[in-house]
Amino acid sequence: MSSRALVLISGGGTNLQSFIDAIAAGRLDAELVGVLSDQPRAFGLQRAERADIPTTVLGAGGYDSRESYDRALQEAMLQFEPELVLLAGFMRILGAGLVRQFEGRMLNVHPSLLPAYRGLHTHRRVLEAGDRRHGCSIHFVTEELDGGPVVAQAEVAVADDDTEQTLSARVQAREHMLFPAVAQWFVSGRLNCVGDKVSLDGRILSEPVVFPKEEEIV
Ligand code: NHR
Ligand code: GAR
Repeated sequence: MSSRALVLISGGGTNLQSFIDAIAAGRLDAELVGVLSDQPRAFGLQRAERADIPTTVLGAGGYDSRESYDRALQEAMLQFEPELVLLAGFMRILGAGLVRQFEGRMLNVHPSLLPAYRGLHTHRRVLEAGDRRHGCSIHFVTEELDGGPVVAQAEVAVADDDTEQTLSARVQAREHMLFPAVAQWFVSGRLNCVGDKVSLDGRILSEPVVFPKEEEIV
């Protein structure tokens, strides 16, 4: 029995595509039961439709408060009865009640080596700081923005002539390998999260699993 996974997006959906491709290739034993976007024009919605995945759009426009949007979003998510929720470029901050509902079964991909560079515009900030390494992190979602326990990271080397565009493209290529791999750890029962404790293969992770610069992710 494959696990029911729900993907939340706001944009292009290249991470969503990496799940679709990993499932087709037999690398991810999950069923994508739905794709939910807060942006009606997100290109990821077309990727979902092409793959015959049901979509829901829930724009924040009609709601008079963050709380009422959050309640509606939580309701919409529950309709899919997901066992796992994947935030794949979802750009809205989720409230405490929603996060608690999916505690221990919601993962996010963040474009930095956390705890460095929480929040937005990570590639620009890495370049401005002159860092030589950068990458992406997969973490369990908690109420604290980009502050939940980190499961795994993949590094990239920053080149002298990198721009935000070239750097983000290389980080995204790593995301597309790492996120389906971590999702597979979860659905196969290898990865667990209780409170702020993450375990992999029965051992508590004291540090994230790190895939060094350009090393292959298996
Ligand atoms: N929600 C919670 N509670 N915890 C996390 O760790 C979350 C989250 C929601 C999204 C993704 C995150 C990222 O990977 C994520 C993690 C959006 C913002 C943001 O500032 C920050 C981080 C992330 C996603 N959003 C603005 C907001 O007010 C709006 C941005 C915009 O739409 O332009 O929602 O980095
Ligand atoms: C990804 O690179 C992800 O790391 C980033 O947005 C991109 C979404 O791309 N997430 C954030 O910046 C969250 N604040 P995609 O829609 O093509 O998967």
